[in-house]
Amino acid sequence: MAKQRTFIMAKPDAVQRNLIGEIMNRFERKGFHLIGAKLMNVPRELAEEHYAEHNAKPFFGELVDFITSGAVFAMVWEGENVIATARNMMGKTNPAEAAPGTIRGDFGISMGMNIIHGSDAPETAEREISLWFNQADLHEYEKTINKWI
Ligand code: FUP
Repeated sequence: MAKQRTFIMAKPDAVQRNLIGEIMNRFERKGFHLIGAKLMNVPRELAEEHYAEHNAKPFFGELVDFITSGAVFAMVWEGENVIATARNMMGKTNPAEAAPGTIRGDFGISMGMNIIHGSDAPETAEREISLWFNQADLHEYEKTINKWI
């Protein structure tokens, strides 16, 4: 399995409940590398573009309202099979169904406030990373390590 990159976002509920460190700690301990991160308010257009696949769903308005309601912490993580592994670590979309030990299972409150977003496939990851980050803000981790060690 080749090294992958995925887009992960701590949603406003995670930021407001001081769970950024908890989330990052889980990915770091699992062996993934953080290659980009920013705390930011989300413009409405960006939230709508990010969730474009849901734009005809009844919950779309509430979803965009929630994502734009406070700062999010946007991240790009890199590692072996990181896309599917991160999804497993997050747990099911509905926190009530997410297994204990998963991020949503441990911290999520409701379908709307479910703490975290993670890309669900390689094509989605590529689309979301380029939507949220400039290439210049993503770090070449291994090159940096090789340079210093
Ligand atoms: P996920 O990939 O697990 O984030 O889930 P989806 O892409 O299916 O949904 C994106 C977000 O829409 C979820 F995080 C929460 C919200 N949502 C609802 O509020 N109601 C629904 O019925 C489905 C999703």
